[in-house]
Amino acid sequence: MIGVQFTAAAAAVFITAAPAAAQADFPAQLTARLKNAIAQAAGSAFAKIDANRDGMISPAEASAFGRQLGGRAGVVDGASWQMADRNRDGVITRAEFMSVAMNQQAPF
Ligand SMILES: [Ca+2]
Ligand SMILES: [Ca+2]
Repeated sequence: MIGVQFTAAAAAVFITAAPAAAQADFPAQLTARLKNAIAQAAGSAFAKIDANRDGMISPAEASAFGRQLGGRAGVVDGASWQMADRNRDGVITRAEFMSVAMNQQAPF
């Protein structure tokens, strides 16, 4: 329900802001806006997790971030890590991280 409410609110804001001529293109533009929002959120999340700012998330950094989230496995559970570390080199680059984030799209 939260997802539906968020989607409806985002749509309302977008429709209000969009010029009439742009509304025919509404689904594509909303998708682009949501992708942009997701990319920004993912980018700031990456910056938080990448504690030493070398552009890669190490397992230690992921574990430390997981502990900050209250000790749950979160980003460091094995399946998530393996999905994100696409080239299996033991670190998650920004590109790998963003790729995962952008593939977790809202179901519409
Ligand atoms: Ca790092
Ligand atoms: Ca990697």
